[in-house]
Amino acid sequence: MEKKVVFSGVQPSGGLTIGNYIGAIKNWISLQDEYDCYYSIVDLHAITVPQVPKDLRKNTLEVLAIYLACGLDSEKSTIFIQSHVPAHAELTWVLNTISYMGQLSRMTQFKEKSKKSEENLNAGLFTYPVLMAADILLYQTELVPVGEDQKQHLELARDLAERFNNKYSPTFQVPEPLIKKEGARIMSLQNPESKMSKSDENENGYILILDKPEAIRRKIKRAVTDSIGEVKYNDEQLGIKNLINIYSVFSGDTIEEIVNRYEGIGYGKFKEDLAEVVVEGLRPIQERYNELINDKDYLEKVYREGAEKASYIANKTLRRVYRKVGFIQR
Ligand code: ATP
Ligand code: LTN
Repeated sequence: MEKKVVFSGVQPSGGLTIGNYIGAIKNWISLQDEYDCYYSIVDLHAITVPQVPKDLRKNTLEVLAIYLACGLDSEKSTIFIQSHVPAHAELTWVLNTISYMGQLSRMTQFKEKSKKSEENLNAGLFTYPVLMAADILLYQTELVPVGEDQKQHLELARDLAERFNNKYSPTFQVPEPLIKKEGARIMSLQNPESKMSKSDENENGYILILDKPEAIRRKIKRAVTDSIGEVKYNDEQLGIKNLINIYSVFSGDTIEEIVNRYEGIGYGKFKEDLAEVVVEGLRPIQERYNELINDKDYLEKVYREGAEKASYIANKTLRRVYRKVGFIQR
């Protein structure tokens, strides 16, 4: 039996946060045995906000090394850089022509990001979700493991797949999101009402996968809590709730176990312990990362082989699409 296909990606738009890890990458690891997985570093998406070219190059390799350090295995999964597979940009063009301006202008991420660049708003930010749909649809993907914030984009990918299939003939698998309940949305440590984001201008809001232990301890110590003073899991105490979620993911303990353990004990001790849990959880990833990032030949081998495998499948889908829309075969 053929394995079902999984696709996901992260933008190399800066250092990855524990939000990216918990909401996305961590869940990718366990899928590798059962599914035919494609994990991409989506650099075409990253340039929808201004990037410094040399930083983008550096970040792209960093994300690759982080993928591998977290446990993605290039023997099991196809790991590649999006811009190395031209079919992504090519299918995006075709999908643009069946995308509705109205639907794209209702995308939450577009509305939020366009607020940040009111003048010279670029068209790439607007068609960002169409490129994401192309990523997914090229591989006949069935499952897309992402954080909660990407749900609306997944809906669009499904709509476009169905629209194309109805307009021409069955061509694309209609994908489903795979969103893990716990940790689907890790919040900012400084503002527990907004998601933890690597593009936050306040660095105390996020913890990076590569943050040094001192930085992790400092950021958790400064994390915003409340004046209630009890480690409880509810929506009145969003800061603590978020910290409990992080604790649970890194320790493997249930929410209940954690709440019981800290009954009658203040936030100070809880935060101290949490910092150690996160430091220890990230330590093996950081150690492995430090080995990998210096092995440029190995990284190059991984992304070259990945692009070759990905291109083969992507081009098969693209050729069918081109034929169906009426382009003459080369
Ligand atoms: P930015 O914040 O710079 O816009 P981002 O981190 O939201 O970027 P990506 O790098 O593309 O965007 O996100 C990659 C994956 O990480 C996606 O699946 C996304 O849902 C997930 N993710 C991002 N932030 C969080 C978070 N705070 N909690 C859970 N999952 C998250
Ligand atoms: N837009 C996503 C990143 C992304 C993605 C994808 C995720 C680009 N292409 C395809 C899953 C499948 C984000 O998290 N910001």
